[in-house]
Amino acid sequence: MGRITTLGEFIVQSQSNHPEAKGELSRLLSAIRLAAKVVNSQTNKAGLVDNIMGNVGTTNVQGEQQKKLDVYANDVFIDALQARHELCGIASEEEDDFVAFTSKECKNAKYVLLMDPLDGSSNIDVNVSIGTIFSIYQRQSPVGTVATMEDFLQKGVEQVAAGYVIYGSSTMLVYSTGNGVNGFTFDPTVGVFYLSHPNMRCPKSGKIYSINEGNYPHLPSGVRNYIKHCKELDPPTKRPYTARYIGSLVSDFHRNLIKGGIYLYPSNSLAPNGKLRLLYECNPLAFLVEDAGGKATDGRGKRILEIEPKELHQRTPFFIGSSNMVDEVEQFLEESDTRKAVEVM
Ligand code: P6P
Repeated sequence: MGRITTLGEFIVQSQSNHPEAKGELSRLLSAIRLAAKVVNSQTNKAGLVDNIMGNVGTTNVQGEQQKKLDVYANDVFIDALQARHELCGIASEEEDDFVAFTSKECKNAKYVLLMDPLDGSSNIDVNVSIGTIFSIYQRQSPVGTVATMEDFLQKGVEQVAAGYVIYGSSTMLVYSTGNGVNGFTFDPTVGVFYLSHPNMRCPKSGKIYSINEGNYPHLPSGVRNYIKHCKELDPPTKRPYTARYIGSLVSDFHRNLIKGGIYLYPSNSLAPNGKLRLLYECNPLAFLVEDAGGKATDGRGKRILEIEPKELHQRTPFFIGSSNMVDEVEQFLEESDTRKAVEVM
């Protein structure tokens, strides 16, 4: 086997491409690597260690049952990241408000991080893959002070880095600092992430559509028409599309990033703004997919990365994946809006 690059080597090499860099972002990414290994060690034995399975008995700000592994992953990432003194604060799906790190070292830090520490955690107890999603910004408040909300309410285009960890058939860390998306696969025998997916590109088109069709009666008519289109046999002998929906955003996103496809979580009559969170689910994945040549919008032509955040846990409709497929579903939505507009005239 030819020599392959470790994540640690890759981080150092990437930093050397930026002579002005002082290593803060590198140390931050290394802390994420450490936390991912720790969380991975627990997810891989969730079925064996009963203090990891099941619910904590509390709910998060989303009103969702907090799984023991949700809270565990949240604490592991916060502890690992705070210890490196490169963040002045963290926002998390599992925390009602942002967490400001008030030590002198952390108040002097330049970055903030937003995360969903364990997305898809309802799948833990049934052994389906789950993931961590993270997003990194430069702080807006003065260095040396305590982090403020303005540090976290930034548009996705301002991200300096974003990525995810997928705890699946193998554990991978995929991230970008804006110059290409690279995937690293964890080798548990030596405890090292190796560069396995250099310069990941999202195919312009694909055959996979990922949506919870259980919401069909509540979906906008344009989305319903798109789903019908995906099922049309054209020509009759050929099946144009394949439905794949794992119910774990990181897993559905990762597969579509590699194979081509689209993930849709539209607004619907049950969830007027959709379900997914702008700041720590949609923005980081939108940053990655655009850097890989894909697209991410709100279904109405607005780039996810351009949405101006108003609150920490705000939701947004989410259409992400192969650019031609995102364009196609937006066409269905536009045609449906036009028809509705004509009907009311
Ligand atoms: P639904 C998991 O709760 C999650 O946030 C994503 O990982 C997943 O894609 C979506 O929600 C599933 O939501 O409504 O289809 O069960």
